[in-house]
Amino acid sequence: MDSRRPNGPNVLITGTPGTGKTTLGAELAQRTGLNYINVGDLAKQEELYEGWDAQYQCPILNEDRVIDELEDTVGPGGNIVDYHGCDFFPERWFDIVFVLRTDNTILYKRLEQKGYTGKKLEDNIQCEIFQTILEEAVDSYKKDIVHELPSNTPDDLEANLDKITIWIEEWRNSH
Ligand code: DAT
Repeated sequence: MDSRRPNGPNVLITGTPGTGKTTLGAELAQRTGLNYINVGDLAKQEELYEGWDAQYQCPILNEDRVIDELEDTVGPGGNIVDYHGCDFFPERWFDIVFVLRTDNTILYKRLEQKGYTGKKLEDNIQCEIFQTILEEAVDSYKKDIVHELPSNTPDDLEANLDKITIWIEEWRNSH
């Protein structure tokens, strides 16, 4: 057992909204027994905000409070963390980082279905086109722990579940 991570590895799943982080993360937690943390939902529940973004008409995340709130849970390992950003988490938290990627036309439909319109919809599509979250991940973590995963189809979802489940099993066997 890894004394630093008695509960297992910490996995970060990131990507533009709509790429499938929640779908993948929640199912992965079911399959592996790891603890699933949706940072957006946690922020809403605990009101971890600092003001209001007038442009996007949404509350602004208080990143320091998110870190304080999660430190005791994430420290000992065994978590799958889901968020559409990744540069404010402590680098030491994660053993592996997956960045989900979705083709524009597919992402556009998914975000429309979620009720996104106008500037919010366009900005999220731009975010995916410019690989913003992938670059953020590569800039924030060691390159060899960052992996890009296609997330367009149910087959992609299955392949990603298999791949990450195997990685977690191998981690458990070698620590
Ligand atoms: P996120 O948590 O990244 O915002 P989500 O998990 O809520 O995304 O997924 C957005 C929508 O896309 C939802 O209706 C489920 C669907 N979806 C997710 N992954 C998919 C995949 N690999 N193939 C087809 N649909 C997928």
